[in-house]
Amino acid sequence: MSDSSVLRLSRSVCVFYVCFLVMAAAPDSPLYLGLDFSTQQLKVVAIDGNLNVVHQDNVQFDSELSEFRTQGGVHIHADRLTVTSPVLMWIKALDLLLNKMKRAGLDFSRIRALSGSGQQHGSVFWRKGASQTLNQLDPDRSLHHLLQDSFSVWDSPVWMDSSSSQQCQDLQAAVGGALRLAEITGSRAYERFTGNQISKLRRSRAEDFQDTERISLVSSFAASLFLGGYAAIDYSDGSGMNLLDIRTRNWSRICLEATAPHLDRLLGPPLPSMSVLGPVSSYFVHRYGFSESCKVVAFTGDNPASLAGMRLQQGDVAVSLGTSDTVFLWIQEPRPALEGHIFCSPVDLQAFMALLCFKNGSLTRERIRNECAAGSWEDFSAALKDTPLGNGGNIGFYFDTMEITPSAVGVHLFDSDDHEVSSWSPHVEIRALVEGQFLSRRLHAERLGYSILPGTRVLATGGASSNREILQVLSDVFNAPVYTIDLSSSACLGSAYRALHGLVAESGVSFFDAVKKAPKPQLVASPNPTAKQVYDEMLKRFAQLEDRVLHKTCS
Ligand code: XUL
Repeated sequence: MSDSSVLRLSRSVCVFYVCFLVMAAAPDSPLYLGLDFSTQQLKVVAIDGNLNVVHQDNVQFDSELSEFRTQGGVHIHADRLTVTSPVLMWIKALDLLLNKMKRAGLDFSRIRALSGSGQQHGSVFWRKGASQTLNQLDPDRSLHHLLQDSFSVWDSPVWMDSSSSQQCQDLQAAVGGALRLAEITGSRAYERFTGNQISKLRRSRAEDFQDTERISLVSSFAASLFLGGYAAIDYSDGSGMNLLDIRTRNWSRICLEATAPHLDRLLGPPLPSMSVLGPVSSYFVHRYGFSESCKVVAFTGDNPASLAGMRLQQGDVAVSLGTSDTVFLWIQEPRPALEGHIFCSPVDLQAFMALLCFKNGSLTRERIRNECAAGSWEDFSAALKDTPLGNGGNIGFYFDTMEITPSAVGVHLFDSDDHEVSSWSPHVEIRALVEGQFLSRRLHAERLGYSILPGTRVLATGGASSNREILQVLSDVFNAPVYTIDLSSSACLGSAYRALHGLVAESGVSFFDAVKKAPKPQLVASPNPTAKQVYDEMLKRFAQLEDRVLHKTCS
């Protein structure tokens, strides 16, 4: 080869190499970070401007921070009702996660905005003077060293806590009953809701309470770390406290007064979920190389963040089919009830979301599969295919364990004349279980203000969402097309989407316009033409029979 061809070749290799570097590193292309402080782990995902996931990582609390001796990320106390997590464990997890990301070569300077989510309802009590510490974090030291004296309560109450029954009763009595409380705050009093936890702590640990200068939710606590100052509680996660008036989107005076004196000072004013709270603190700029202009967008609860991750829109309903089944709804006109929760929407200032939890989900489906289909999902599916819509009028309620929605227990089977029966053929039983579960999801969703309109989509997620025949029944009962969506890290992904949206929200760009490049859900089932007639009628009978079951269970 001549010298000139060697020169030409090496020049082209050079040009190719430079192009490759530019393409691979894309040094200026922006990234958006989403974090999720959930019960058992801290997760992170980074997306690029095209909404592709470019990085993900996590820290498992039990195994990677074993010095805190948690099980499933929590400590269950001797009374079995009190459940807490060490606040320093969450902080140490963040130190660990950021170091892992640094080692993996993530270029923090590309991150334009970050947001996050936290398990809902949990509370963090900052000690007097903590704000000053947060404000001047020394980048040469880890966060958990710097903040070790910053909390008046080390063991934060979390959503699994159910030790505040007395405070729930007191709050409901103070505002004029459970329904009145639900009308104001979107939920009747629940033990895990933050206001009742604050009320309990004020009485049981008066000195620690006196020593507190700020109370955060897990979400706003995590945002405070990034901000180097106290972050506001956002409207959506704030709705899980039994303290926020979900219509005025401000703290409810009557609820505050019934909970603790001067509580508004300890909570700070709530803010819209899409608010930019400020730039990241200089600690992150110097220690990890974040850009000084990287913005912190308000953090929110894990369920609201999941709604964002699913990009649930007006008219949609998301049904997650897991150990317990959950239903999320986009609600325009809320009708708070004694069951379920209404939260302000995390992505739209005019809207609301409803959350319903059903305890008897997958485990009951597996029990009936084992008993009626010899453990085979194929045979279970075949039974659904072989039986008619409406199951010849047979209706079943399967509450193997005490159900949350509605609060009833036991198995109750009714024939087409509403007579109670003791058993059915295996095929009838399989359809009765699946129809009964979905009729219940629809009935309770409608009671919270949901209605099936043209264009309604059902987004199905979770383990059972891979079974087409189950999804066909879901589609028929809701008389709407069913789409599936992978939700393995929906809260984290939703947080990254929210970070991106936060940057443009003030200029009027809607969440859905900001995330329109995200992957589309897949259509998997469309309703049978006869479904509407069959299930609209069946739902009325189902509601009456459920009342009968409730009376039977309660008496
Ligand atoms: C919702 C709730 C849980 C937690 C779990 O009300 O208590 O889903 O948010 O992280």
